[in-house]
Amino acid sequence: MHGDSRSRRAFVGSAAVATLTALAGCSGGGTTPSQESSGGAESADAAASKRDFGGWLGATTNYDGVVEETDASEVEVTVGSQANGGAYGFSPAAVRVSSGTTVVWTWTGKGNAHDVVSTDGSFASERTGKKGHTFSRALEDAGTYKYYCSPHRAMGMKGVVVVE
Ligand SMILES: [Cu+2]
Repeated sequence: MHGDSRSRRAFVGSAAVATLTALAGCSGGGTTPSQESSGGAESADAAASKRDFGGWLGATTNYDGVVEETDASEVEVTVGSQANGGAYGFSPAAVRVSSGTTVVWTWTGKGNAHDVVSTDGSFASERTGKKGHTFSRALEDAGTYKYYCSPHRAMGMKGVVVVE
């Protein structure tokens, strides 16, 4: 008799848990799609702008999202900006441009000698510490160009140009 009573309570208890679980699942199913549909595009954009390109910019201290320059025909990237523990940054660290845009890397003259070397061999500049030195490249092919400075790569002196 007592055994039956305990069994019944146990059954009621698990039924209540099952009901709560069903309710939680139901409300979760009801709110999740609406949240995705109302803010989905914005969330995706924010995530895309903050991505670190497979970890490429994960240790680059001045990286704060991709700078949009798709309306520009020419874009300047500073070589030797303050970042990564000294004048060891490219600024902006990541920029998005349109196909055919000329990217002009311009040296500050700080942080010793720098260069600009793409990981896929698309471009490679001279290595110099001369203030005002420039290296230009018109990027025609769409894609994600990762590049670095040879002497300071390990410090996080890296950049990305996204060509669309
Ligand atoms: Cu450098």
